[in-house]
Amino acid sequence: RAPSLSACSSFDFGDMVWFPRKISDLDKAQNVLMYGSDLDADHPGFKDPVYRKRREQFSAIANNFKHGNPIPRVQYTPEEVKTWGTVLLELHRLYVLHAVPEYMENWPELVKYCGYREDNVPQLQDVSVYLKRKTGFQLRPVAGYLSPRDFLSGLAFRIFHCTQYIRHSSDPFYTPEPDCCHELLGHMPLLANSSFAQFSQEIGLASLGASDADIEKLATLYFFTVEFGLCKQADSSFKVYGAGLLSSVAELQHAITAGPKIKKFDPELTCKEECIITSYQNAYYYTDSFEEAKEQMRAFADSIQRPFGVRYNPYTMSVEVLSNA
Ligand code: HBI
Ligand code: FE
Repeated sequence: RAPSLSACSSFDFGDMVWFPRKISDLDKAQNVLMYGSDLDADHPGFKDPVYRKRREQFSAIANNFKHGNPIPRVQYTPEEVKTWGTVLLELHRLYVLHAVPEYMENWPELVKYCGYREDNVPQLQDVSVYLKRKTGFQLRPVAGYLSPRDFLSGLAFRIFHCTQYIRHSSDPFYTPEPDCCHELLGHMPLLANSSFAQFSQEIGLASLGASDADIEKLATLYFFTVEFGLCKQADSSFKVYGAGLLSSVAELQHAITAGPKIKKFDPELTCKEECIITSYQNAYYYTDSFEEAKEQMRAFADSIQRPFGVRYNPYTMSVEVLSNA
């Protein structure tokens, strides 16, 4: 049942763990680990019935979504728009000073084509159409934090899973989970960069059918590059490309002044670091360039042992599985 382009070996493809083979298979890879519409007691919106009701609407959009559908547009409330505007204004001030040039490059197009403005929360559908034309990436709405395996497998098909709800208004500068401020401000500008898009897809392809231990390593490397990575500039200062930093006023300022906590990225060592979700990281990792991060990550991904290879076919948007023997 698995198409193999070379002669089949002793490896039995039937032993392979399930993974999406075609882009519509992503409809079956949607394990949301937290929170969806089920908030924890320490979530800022836990005691707010209006917020919880609202989260159910966003969960319904994500749970009903099938590949190929347009992403439903959301009419954000004045309170939600205000939160977005507050975050955008404060972060944009920091981007000008601390974001890598590759990030800043696409900002004018996001303003022009996707409505990145203080008084408007961009619609995922508009961003998805823009990215598709620019780098082939598309968005898929998701109800919360997706399992690392499902999240990474989306990247293999140039699909980025994107939350559509916004953090609670009580603290615009804190969220214990990804929200649309994190996705739209942190991730989207770099997904419009073609070499970053390719880098993201390669991590995704490396994850398909990988062991749990290898998924954990890939997710950790993703975390310390795509989410928290820094780049050393010609003048020895650090600039930021990690989306987790680019969507957090406090941690962005913390990271660039973190001194000895900033270490050289080395996949073999970095993959053992602990990922901290609700507080600052113990360490941040830098490379001398964005390209260098990509090459090191690529070499590490190539070193992962799988008894089969995968090849993406962009014409059919499907993955071909190849015997490695
Ligand atoms: N889920 N919704 C969502 N957004 C992310 O940015 C995200 C995720 N799940 C996993 C993840 N990011 C990564 O940090 C890695 O674990 C792959
Ligand atoms: Fe993220």
